[in-house]
Formats: sequence, C-alpha cells, structure tokens
Amino acid sequence: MILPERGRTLRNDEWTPLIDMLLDAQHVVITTHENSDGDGLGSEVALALVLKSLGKEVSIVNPTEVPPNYQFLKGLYGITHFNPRSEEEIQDLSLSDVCILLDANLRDRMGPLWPHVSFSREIGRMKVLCIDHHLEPDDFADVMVCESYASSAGELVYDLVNALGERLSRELISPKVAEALYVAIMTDTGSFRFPKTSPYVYGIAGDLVGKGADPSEIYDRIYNSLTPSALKLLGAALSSIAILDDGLISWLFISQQMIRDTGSKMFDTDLIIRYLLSVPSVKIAVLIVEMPDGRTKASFRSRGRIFVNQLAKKYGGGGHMNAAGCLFQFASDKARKVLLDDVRLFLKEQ
Ligand SMILES: [Mn+2]
Repeated sequence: MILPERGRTLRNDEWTPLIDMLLDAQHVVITTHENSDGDGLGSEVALALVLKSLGKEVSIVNPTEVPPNYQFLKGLYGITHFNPRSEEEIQDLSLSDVCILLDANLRDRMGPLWPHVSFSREIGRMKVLCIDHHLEPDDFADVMVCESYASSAGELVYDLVNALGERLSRELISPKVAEALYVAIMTDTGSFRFPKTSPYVYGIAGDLVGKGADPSEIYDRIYNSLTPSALKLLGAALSSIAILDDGLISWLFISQQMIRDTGSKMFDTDLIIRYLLSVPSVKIAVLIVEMPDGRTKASFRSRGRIFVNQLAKKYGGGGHMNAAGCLFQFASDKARKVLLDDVRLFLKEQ
C-alpha cells in the first residue's frame, strides 16, 4: 500500500494571504459542512476562540445541528444552526466581512448558507475563505487552502494558528483552543490510526495535550456516548450486513423502518460504517441510508489505493481516497440497484 504524502506542512508564508484577510476583517462567520463532524466542529471552535482573542466579532453558523456527542463544544464557543427563514440571521450573515468554510471544499456543502454567502460575495461585501483537506476542491473561494496530505482540517487550523501567532508574536493556543483542535484531529484520524496519522500529527497531539487538552476525557465524551437506541440500531444493522463478491464488498442498507423500530436517530447511523471494513478481505464498504425525506445517502470506505471519492463524485459527492459520500435525489431501492452495479464495475477498474 502506498501511503499518502507524509509530514508535509505548509510554510508559514503560505498562510499569508489568508492571515491578511483575517486580520483585516472585523466580523467573521465560520461554517462547516452539513451533518458536521468532530473535525469541522472542533476546527470551527478553535478558530473562533483564536479570532475572538484578537478582538474580532466571530460567529459560528452551521447548516445543520450539532450532533449530541459534540454538544460539549458549545460550552467552549457558541454554535448556531442557521435558519434560512430568519431575516435577522440572513442579515447577520450578510454583514460579515469574511466567511470561512472549514472541512469542506464544495460550495453546496454549506447547504442553505451558500446562496446568501454567494450573494454577499457578489456584491463585494464578503470574502470567502476555505480551509480543507478533501480531494478535488470547487473553485468558489477568494482564498482556498486545500491540502489533502493533512489528516484533518484541524491539523491545518493548528498550522494557521501557529503562523498567526508567529506573525503577532503571541501564544494563541489556550487550553480551550487545544481541546477543540484535539477533538478535530482525534476524530478525523480515527483516534490516531488512519493512514494520514504522520509523526507530525502525533507531534501536534503532544503539543495540544501539553497545552491543556485531556485525551481520555475527550475520547469518553465523544465515543462513549451512545444511547440504548443507537446500540440497538447498531445491532440490527450489523446483523443485516452482506459480504459480497468473494468478500471484496461489504454492503449495508439502513431503512427508516429500522431507525423507527429501534427508536434511534439519523445521526446514529454515522457510527456504523466503521465496522464495515473490519473484515480484512473487504476492499470497498458501502453504507446506504434511507433519508426521512425519501432521498438516499451513501457512504463509502475503502482499503488501500482505491479512490472512493471518484465513485462519490459520479453522483455529485466527494471526499477522500478512503472515505467519501454522496446523496441521491431518489429513493433507496433505485439507488441500491444503481450503486451495486457501479461499485462492482468501479472495483474491476481499480
Ligand atoms: Mn475532515
């Protein structure tokens, strides 16, 4: 297996255009992708705390609600769920000098925020910045730092904060910032075991722990937080896994019926995909979830150099080499049929 590029970091001067815009701004709005995760949320909170400490007015406005196991981050910095019907919220958003998208590189991933951000940008009121580590970015930002070598957006935000600290000759990583960045990096590296967990990443983790992040408490809050219903969904889901094509494909479908029967919630499906690669022969894992609105969500994981982001891209999604996803605008029975044929074909081409 060829590992992704290891140990590269951006030079401090590569952050200059982004830092200049941040230092010029007075009102900053920070956002992340729909169905936010630990990387997006931790990165947002860390950057918000740092910019606040520099006297900026900063708000975090997300397209979707914070999942329960990340609610504790709201104790570090306020996080709002954008309401596209609130004139006041639209007004607040449009008055920002800078909008920063973290942990996503496609405009559509901002969900209902994008039309407003786009409009404010077009009339020249707002600059759009993006810091991300997924493959194949959209061209929509005034400054985009998108580096797929990075384990997490949190790793890049850590570098940005250090570059900013050097520029201002200030230590900017408070215990709260350390905690938020640790959340980002721990969750996106699968607790420091995914392929992009470089020596540099361990170095960052060490620095953050030294600056006040508590690894066992953070782990406990995020991963030992299941409801009994989520455990039941996990059980029901795992018992219906299909291992196909001589063990190359693991395949799982979760229906709304399953979610209702177990009394669980949509976000409880997020923890399930990690089990799909635990059979060593499996090259591609596919999790298909029927959405409450009738659309269909698909998540992919792969082992080795199998670029599942290419598979996701075919349906308007994206992601990383080994982890990607997409949303079908149609029902799950059709999506499942289309997808299984395509996954088989895709695997043959690899
Ligand atoms: Mn990420």
